Amino acid sequence: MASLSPLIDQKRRAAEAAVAEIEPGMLVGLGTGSTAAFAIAALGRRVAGGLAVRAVATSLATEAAAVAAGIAMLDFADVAAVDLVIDGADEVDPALRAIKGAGGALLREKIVAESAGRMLCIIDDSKRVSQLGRGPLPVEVLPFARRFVTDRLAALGCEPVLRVRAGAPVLSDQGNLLIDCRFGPIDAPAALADQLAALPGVMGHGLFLREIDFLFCGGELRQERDR
Ligand code: ABF
Repeated sequence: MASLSPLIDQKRRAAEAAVAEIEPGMLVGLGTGSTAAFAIAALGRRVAGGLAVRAVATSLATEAAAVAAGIAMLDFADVAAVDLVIDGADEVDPALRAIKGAGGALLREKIVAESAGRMLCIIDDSKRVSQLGRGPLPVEVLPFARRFVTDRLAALGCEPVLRVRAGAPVLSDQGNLLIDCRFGPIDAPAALADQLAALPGVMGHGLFLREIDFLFCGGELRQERDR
């Protein structure tokens, strides 16, 4: 296992390489997590240097960090589309399919990713997997449906674990619950995504199967999706 500093350096360089793709006048989506934090800092430096861009955030935490970095922010509720989004991931397979959501922002991340002309995913090597399912698949659940959805997630073949912190359920920015579903290796991610989306009470899930267009790891563009 590489020591921590090379992976952190990979995150930083991936973020800076992605931010270098931003052009004047763009409307940019800003992701959530520690790798996205490097992108926010890098964009803040470019804005301080005169780059004229506006941005939308995928979480309240990202919104606060971007404002602090001096980036002009719009409310995504007033936005139909962004030029590009820069965001991290928890797992990325060779087909650029991803699991996201360890940061709890998966619902807004997916909405912004779907609105983006291009999604630039920024990772370190530890996120590369041969098959999705190494870690849990986060699912955002309406509190009203907690037990109903938990039972049905288990019936889909996972161990559903309510995300708690300091003894209390972790809530998304929307006030929903997060259930981390350990499926193990996921053989048919598209079919699973359809099953999750069909469950009433599931507000979002962390399978991002078609959103990523470009993958940056370290200071280089590692892979581009064949469209
Ligand atoms: C966010 O970035 C989340 O979807 C994902 O869980 C997280 C990865 O976090 P980090 O960049 O801190 O590894 O997009």
